[in-house]
Amino acid sequence: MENFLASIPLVAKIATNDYVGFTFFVGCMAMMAASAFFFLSMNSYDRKWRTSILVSGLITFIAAVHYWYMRDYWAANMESPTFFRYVDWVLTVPLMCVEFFLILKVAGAKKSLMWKLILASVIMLVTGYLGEAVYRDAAEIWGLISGLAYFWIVYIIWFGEAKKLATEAGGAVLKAHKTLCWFVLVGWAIYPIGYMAGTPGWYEGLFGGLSMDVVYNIGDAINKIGFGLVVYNLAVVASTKEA
Ligand SMILES: *C/C=C(C)/C=C/C=C(C)/C=C/C1=C(C)CCCC1(C)C
Repeated sequence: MENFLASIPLVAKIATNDYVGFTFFVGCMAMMAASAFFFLSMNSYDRKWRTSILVSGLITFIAAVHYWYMRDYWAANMESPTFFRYVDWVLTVPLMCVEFFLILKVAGAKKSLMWKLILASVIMLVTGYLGEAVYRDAAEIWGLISGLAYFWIVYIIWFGEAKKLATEAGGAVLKAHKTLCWFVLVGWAIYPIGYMAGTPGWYEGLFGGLSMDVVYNIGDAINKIGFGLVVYNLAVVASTKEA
């Protein structure tokens, strides 16, 4: 019996100065809380917004599960959980692109817009992963390609097809679209900073001492929960106006 108890692994200790581990813990709880909020709010607005809020909840829920693993991985190995990080992103970032499509459907958004945004986001993430995990010596090249795909997304939503549709829709949809555009331009720009802080390249030392994981964790909390709240707000505002 004693031997058996001794064989059960303890929960890894978190040092008081392990601020990276701390942000993994808080990030995990924040994603769980946000998911509960989005899922439980499903009956407070018009039916037609349900899919949008469902997607908001799925984004934070998928992140919560990945943060559960990343928190553990960090505590056990004290190294970046790059694999889990990118699996999380490759599932949640395309879903954020789907959010744009869903709110613009009222103005007649076509599936092709959704697929274009998804394609750009997958290119951005796969090339980012190659630079961060596989070909680290060429991290600056892969980061650059990833950045181009990022600007493709920025272009489509700020000036291209998506912008045109949002303007046609007007009102609360246009307002929400604009806020989401700012999230992508400013909130998503947090990630390349984390990438540069954590990979070798000409930019080495520029962000001296900054932890890549802390930057990514802060970015995720702002973007995933913030994005969801913008869509939630749109659903509430649009439903009360029509009632
Ligand atoms: C919830 C997760 C989100 C919104 C993740 C977004 C990630 C990015 C916008 C990452 C972008 C990158 C670049 C633009 C260049 C360097 C490599 C990346 C993948 C960090």
